[in-house]
Amino acid sequence: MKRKIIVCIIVTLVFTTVIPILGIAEESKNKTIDIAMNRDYSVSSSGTGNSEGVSKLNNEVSIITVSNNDGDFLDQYQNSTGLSGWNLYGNQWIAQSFTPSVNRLTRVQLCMFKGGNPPEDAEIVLSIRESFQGDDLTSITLKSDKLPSNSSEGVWIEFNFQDINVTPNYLYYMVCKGTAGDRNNCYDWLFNDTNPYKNGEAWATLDYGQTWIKDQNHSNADCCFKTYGYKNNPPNTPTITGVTNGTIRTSYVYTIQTTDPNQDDVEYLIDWGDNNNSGWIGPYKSGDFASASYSWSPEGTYAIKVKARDAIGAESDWATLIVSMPCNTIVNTSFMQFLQNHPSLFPMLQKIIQRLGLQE
Ligand SMILES: [Ca+2]
Ligand SMILES: [Ca+2]
Ligand SMILES: [Ca+2]
Repeated sequence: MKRKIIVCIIVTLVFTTVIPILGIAEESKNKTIDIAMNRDYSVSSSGTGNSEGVSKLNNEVSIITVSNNDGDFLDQYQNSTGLSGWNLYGNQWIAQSFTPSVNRLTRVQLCMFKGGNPPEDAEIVLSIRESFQGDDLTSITLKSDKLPSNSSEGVWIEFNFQDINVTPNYLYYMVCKGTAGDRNNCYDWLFNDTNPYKNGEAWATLDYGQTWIKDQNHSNADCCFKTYGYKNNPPNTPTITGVTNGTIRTSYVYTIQTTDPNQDDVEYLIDWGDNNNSGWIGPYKSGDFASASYSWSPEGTYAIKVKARDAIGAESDWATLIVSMPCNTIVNTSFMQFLQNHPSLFPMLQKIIQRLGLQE
């Protein structure tokens, strides 16, 4: 009798605790939350809403080793997954905002899983934007061979786009969409409900990006993501050397050089001080010498200014070199004085001297 009661208690416990927990986990993992179907939305939803069908279990996926292949490093991340993901197909796109601390963004990784059997040609498009409706700053499309292959298993997927400049401490959006599939057969982006990332949040659109909303039932969610980048520094202020006292209408060569802290190639812009400039010349390797020649007229003192920019577009400060280009000193000063004092003498010579700019 006693044994029967114990067995009864054990069986009851198993059915009331263990199995439902497994059931929820299993169900929510397979059941991708389709925010298009059953929810009401508001743009600024308050409260956490109903958590039915969503497991509260967090699955900390360890940060993968940084390969450092682009000289970059892990910047922003949210790597605690819930057991649910948002569908990526059709009119439903998902976005996660983030605040970089770097000024050069190289790639992102998203934790995704395969729900059901997405079509062979289903692709995922990831883009980075400054605002929801803004243009893509960069974008990359991954085909199914780069996407998760096993159903319901969270995998970190790398989106290595063309690097872009970003402003540190400004909000950006990674926008993710799927090109094919349906509610039960598409790729999903895992998220966590508990606001694990403080410098951004998850958003959704159901009309191809026209209006962006919060899933009211997961209003504090953050998608699982990692961003990589580095700090780009502008080239150092260049040096410019060459003749500083010369004569007009004579060409002089000036040598310019700088280095870039990131070893980027550099270009130079030379302002010759007479409203003419060289346009951007180069590129040159960091540390290599560049040269340019120029002649001035009329006589005067000119401030040559030169600045460098790296391959990423970051510009150095201006460097300045003052040059004096007096007249050709073939004319004896006392003779000039004599001419100035007797303007009616040698009228032809007076005219020539004025034309040449040799007289004050
Ligand atoms: Ca890249
Ligand atoms: Ca957040
Ligand atoms: Ca640089």
